[in-house]
Amino acid sequence: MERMEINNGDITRLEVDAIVNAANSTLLGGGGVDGAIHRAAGPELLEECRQLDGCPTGEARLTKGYRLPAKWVIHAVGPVWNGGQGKEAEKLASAYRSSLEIARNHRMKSIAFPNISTGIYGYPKEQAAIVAIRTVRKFLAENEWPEKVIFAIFDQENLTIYREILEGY
Ligand code: AR6
Repeated sequence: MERMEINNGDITRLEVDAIVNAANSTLLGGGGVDGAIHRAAGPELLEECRQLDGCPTGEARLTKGYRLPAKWVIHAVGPVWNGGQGKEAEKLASAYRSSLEIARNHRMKSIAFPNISTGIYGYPKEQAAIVAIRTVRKFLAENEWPEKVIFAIFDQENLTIYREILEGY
C-alpha cells in the first residue's frame, strides 16, 4: 500500500483522523489555511486553542476537530523563511515530525498536511516539499502509525512540485 498520497481538494473537507493546521506560535488563528480551518471548525476550536498557551516553532499541539469532518486538528508551527540562515529546514522537518508523533501516539490511521510555511511564511515551495516528503518518508519507514499521510495541496505550483517528486511526472 502506498502510504503517501496527494489530494488537491480543500483540507477542511477531508474525512481523515486528523488534519494539520499551519498555525503560528500563538495558536490563536490567522489567515491562510489557519483561517479556513477555524472558520470550518467553528468557535469552539479557538476556545480550546486559548487553553494551550501557544506552541514553539517546530512543535505541534492537538485539539479536537469540532465541526470538521476530521476528528482532530494537529496545530503545527512552521518557520518563517528568513533566507535559509535561521535553521528553517530543521524547524520545518521538526514541525512535520512532531505532528506525525502525535498521530502515531494516538494510533491515528490517516493524517492530512497542508504545505506548511509555503504561504504567508514565504518558504520556497520546492525546498519545503523536499523537506516535507523526506521527513514523512523516513517517519513512515520507522513507524506503523499513521497508516496514511495525505498532502493536501491548495496551489498549482505545489501540486506540480509534489507530482514531480512523488509520481515522477
Ligand atoms: N485552504 C487550504 N490551503 C490553503 C488555504 C486554504 N484556505 N490558504 C492557503 N493554503 P499558509 P504558512 C495553503 O499561508 O505559510 C497564518 O496566518 C497555501 O497555499 O496558510 O505556514 C498562520 O496563522 C500553502 O500551501 O501558512 C500563520 O501566521 C499552505 O496552505 C501563518 O499564516 C500554507 O500557507 C503561517 O504561514
